Amino acid sequence: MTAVFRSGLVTLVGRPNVGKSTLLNQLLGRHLSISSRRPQTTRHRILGIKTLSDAQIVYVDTPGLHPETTKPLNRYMNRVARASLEGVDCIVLVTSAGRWKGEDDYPLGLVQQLHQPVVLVINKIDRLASRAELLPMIDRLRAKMNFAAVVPLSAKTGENVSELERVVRAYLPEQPPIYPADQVTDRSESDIAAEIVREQIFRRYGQEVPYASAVQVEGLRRVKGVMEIDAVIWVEKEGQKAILVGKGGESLKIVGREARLVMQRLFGCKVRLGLWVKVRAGWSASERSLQALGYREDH
Ligand SMILES: Nc1nc2c(ncn2[C@@H]2O[C@H](COP(=O)(O)OP(=O)(O)OP(=O)(O)O)[C@@H](O)[C@H]2O)c(=O)[nH]1
Ligand SMILES: [Mg+2]
Repeated sequence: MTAVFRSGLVTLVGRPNVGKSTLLNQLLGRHLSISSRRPQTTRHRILGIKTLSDAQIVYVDTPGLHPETTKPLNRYMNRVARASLEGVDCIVLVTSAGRWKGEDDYPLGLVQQLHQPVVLVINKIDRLASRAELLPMIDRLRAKMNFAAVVPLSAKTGENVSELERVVRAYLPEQPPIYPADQVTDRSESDIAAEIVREQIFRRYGQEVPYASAVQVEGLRRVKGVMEIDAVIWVEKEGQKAILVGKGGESLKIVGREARLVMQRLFGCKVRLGLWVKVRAGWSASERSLQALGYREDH
């Protein structure tokens, strides 16, 4: 008898900062989706395709869901996350070990209205002082909804992540793979390069700079085995540009160097990265500017 092959979509949702992108990367075994200790790092839907001998699991990382705000960028992020729940085979609701927060109620409320199986992931168990805390925590969370399964894990260390893969596989329909076996994502190299620059900004700057920054790759070509990338970092105010660039361009140089090293590892070739910082007042508050900067629903 030949083993059945299953394939389908599994969306990771949850409030900001619970570790969805870290989990996607751990599931795939590569750095595909950017992460940082700041909430609202992910702004796009990121597809990560995992092809096994008996299944193809298409994971979808999403922006952290938060109660509706008036800011167009935040509304866009919520729309992307909500749309990523439509028509998928299984939903993974991610929360963080410790206290269930008020902000967890919003994504929970959304998935409760859907008909797909919902698997609850309790992430960051490496932070627990004692594993004895886990059982009462699981009991408390089980009472919130009829979850298909509850999986405690650590996206950071990888502990129990294979159990999640095993659980979600069972909810996929029997069908051939959706994508070619060697495809890892639907994002272009330009999209990935832009995200890697944004990751450095989220990791290196405080206060409003990360939230006022958008990155657009204007050119990407391979010349004699070297990938040449030119990108613009858009900010909203001159003051933010001054902070981003730093004294004598020092800060921007570090961002560029670190981003280039990550890109070289990921793309497997030498990278030359040119970065420019430009000001576009209020881009995150204007639907037109958002679209122009690539924040489109089909993206
Ligand atoms: N200790 C610990 N930290 C983790 C774990 N998973 C993620 N983190 C950290 O939690 C922070 C947020 O992780 P992300 O993966 O960016 O979280 P996210 O849910 O994708 O966040 P948004 O994209 O903003 O919604 C980062 O500092 C991660 O390093 C974990 O299992 N253990
Ligand atoms: Mg994320």
